[in-house]
Amino acid sequence: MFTIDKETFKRDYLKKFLELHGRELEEGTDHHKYEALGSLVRDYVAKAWIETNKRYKATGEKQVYYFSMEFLLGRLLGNSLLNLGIRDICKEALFELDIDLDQLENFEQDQGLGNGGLGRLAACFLDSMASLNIPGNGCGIRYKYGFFEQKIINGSQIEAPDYWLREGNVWEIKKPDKSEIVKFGGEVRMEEVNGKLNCTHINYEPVLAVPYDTPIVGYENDVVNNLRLWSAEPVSNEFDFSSFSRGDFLKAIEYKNSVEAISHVLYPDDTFYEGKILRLKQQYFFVSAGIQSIIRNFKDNGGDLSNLDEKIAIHINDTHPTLAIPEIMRILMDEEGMSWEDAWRITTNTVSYTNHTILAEALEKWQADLFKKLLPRIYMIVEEINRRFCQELWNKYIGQWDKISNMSIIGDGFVRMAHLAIVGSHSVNGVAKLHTEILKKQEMKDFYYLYPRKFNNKTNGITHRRWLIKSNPELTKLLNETIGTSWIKHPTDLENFTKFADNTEVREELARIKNNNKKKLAKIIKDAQGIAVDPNSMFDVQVKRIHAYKRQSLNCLRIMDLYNKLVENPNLDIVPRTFIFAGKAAPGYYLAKKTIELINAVADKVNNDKRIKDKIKVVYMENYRVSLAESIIPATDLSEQISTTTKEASGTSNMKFMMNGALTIATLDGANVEIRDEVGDDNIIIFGLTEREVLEYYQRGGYSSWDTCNNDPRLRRVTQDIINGYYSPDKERFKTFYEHLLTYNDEFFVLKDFDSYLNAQAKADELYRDIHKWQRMAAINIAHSGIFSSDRTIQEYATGIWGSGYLYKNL
Ligand code: 26Q
Repeated sequence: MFTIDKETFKRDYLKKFLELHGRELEEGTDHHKYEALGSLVRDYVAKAWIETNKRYKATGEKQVYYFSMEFLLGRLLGNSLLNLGIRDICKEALFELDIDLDQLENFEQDQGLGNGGLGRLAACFLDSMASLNIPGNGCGIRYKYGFFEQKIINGSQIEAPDYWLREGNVWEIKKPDKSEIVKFGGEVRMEEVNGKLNCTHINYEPVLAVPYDTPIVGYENDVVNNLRLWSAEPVSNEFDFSSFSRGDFLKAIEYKNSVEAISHVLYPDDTFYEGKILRLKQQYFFVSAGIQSIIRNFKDNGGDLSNLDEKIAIHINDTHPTLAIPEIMRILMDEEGMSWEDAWRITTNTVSYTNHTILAEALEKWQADLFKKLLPRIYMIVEEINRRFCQELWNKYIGQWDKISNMSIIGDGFVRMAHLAIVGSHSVNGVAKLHTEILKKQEMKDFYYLYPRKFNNKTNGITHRRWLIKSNPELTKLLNETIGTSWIKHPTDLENFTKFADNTEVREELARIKNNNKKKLAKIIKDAQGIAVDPNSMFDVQVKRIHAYKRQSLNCLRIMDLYNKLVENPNLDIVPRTFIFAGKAAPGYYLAKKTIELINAVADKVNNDKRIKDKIKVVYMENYRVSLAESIIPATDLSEQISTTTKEASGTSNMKFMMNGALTIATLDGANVEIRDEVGDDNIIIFGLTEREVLEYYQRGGYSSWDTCNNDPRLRRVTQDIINGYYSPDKERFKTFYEHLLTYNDEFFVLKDFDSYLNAQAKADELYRDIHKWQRMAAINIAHSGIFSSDRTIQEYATGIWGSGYLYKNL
């Protein structure tokens, strides 16, 4: 294992600083200091990185490639130090150089190449694969601009570009010699040579895919895996590209711009699919580059392509990388001369697919004519996959034309990516029990009947190294002192903490730690927005993407109701609360942006109303991102997981909160169900419609939000307050928001769940008044959070889907 002593580290650091900046430490800025440290850590990692690669080559172990449009890594310095096992030594050594490591870590820009849950999950998985010694590689896009930076100006979201590379990126290494060429457009020429059909792609536009590699350090195990992100560049002038040779300058510039557009920016929509051709280009770009490099590398190492599926597993994170399926087919057939049947067997055995959503509006489908024009050869292959698939259906479902046309991969002029992903892979999984069940019995029912054995559940997880050890050092210390350190390698050992739930001293210590974390967050809030919040109030937190189904609106309405009650009776005996929101809205999502505005309008009014004596405060924190989450989550008392039942596939912040000792108020949606199963009904606050009720309303109707509202004076009042100028002089400002609830019958049952939610909140109040009761519940939540480590999830993927890793080999 990597070790270093303090003195050597200091020497290395000072040397590095001088080399990099050409000046002495005293003359450097904090950013200089951060850069020198990052760069030194990367040097330390480099050796193990190379060794890991050599070892994988020597053992010929099965390699996993996790393909994802998004990797939301956040900051790397602190976690790399932690995983290397040298964070404490570094901290001491730097302290002696008058440098505060924690502060230095704040100078690292988040690597924000993802929208939210799906992207962060990919990042947690990389951490777990490395820590479990699984040969796992990430493959994605090196966007020049990550997820936009959010500013809240006059209560509204304003988007600014996230130019995260401005000050360089010490973690990545560009590998131009490992570039690949990706081909767009053009035509396919078919020729028969010696009785075999040959395909040649001509007149295409070539794009150079250049890889940048980032080391992923495993936890104290000398493993360093690789994340490879591809950047699009024009191919050099030497390439036979006729417009260049004619000296057509403008064409050349146009070409350059269109190429660079491919890896220019991350699309900021997470649940709304938009059929933008550039997005399809992005997908094929990184998928083709990734698959080509995997196969090239495999052959270079003497691999035999006929058993590719025994040596390589390719996982696709949602349907975004589905083109991996026809791309592998293309290479195996057109370039390696394999038969369709062999290529198909190998491809489907290699690829596996995770679904992350059942929202119909998020299902990817591409207009077939655009698809064909952009990717002519790939389209031919998809057509042939579909022809054979429909043949299979015809034989099985004789005369059931509707069913067949519903299941078809190409239909109504569109290529349906989820259908392609299911047909072309050997495993389809959902991300929580309920979600997988809904896929099987509703959304993907026909496919489930056809291929029952492909479907399986893999409940999401989070890396406890970032989300507990790194972000909550005091809680980590308490755990180590009470139950020892075995939980770090075996997170389910956290269960041993159960017996301390009744220990008064431990409960008080838990309360003290929470209070400390809250003080730190209070300072961040004060510094950022000048609002003073009381660390002794309950921190009631909802942080996630803003979406109607996640129901920030429900949270907001009950705050409005509570505010009304306090105005009416300033002496009302309630637990003082600080309501914290954070999250970004997709730039084109009007209702979500209005929700942000409404919350801010409510915050403005509530925070400035002297009558209510600071009993409640509302804070909207700007620019939610991984590093901010690391400050918010350990400081949370109450975790809001209040989506409309059936809509949230899993959720992952719910797991992060419980691991940090927050109690959860939740609907039985997504992984909240598993959390409830783990901690028991007594240690979570559940409310709202059940799955069955929601599905019934959707199928049979029978819900009138208008009636629900009229029958509840509290609701009548708060909904009127949205449009009567109470929160904004402009009565039109929140009209759409109001209409969504009342004119369009409240698609997400906000008003329907209001009463039950308020009762649940009253229960939370009651529990919070008894600090021992509350901390006992917090302790039980922590004790049962181990199963939500992504180490468990990754072990399940490795043994159940990929057939890789140590555990698999020792089965
Ligand atoms: C698709 C096509 C065009 C443009 C954008 C997209 C797109 C991009 C991102 C569609 C979806 C996403 C992201 C989805 C996502 O984050 N889903 C979340 O995944 C988490 C991890 O499994 C779950 O915990 C959440 O419940 C789920 O909402």
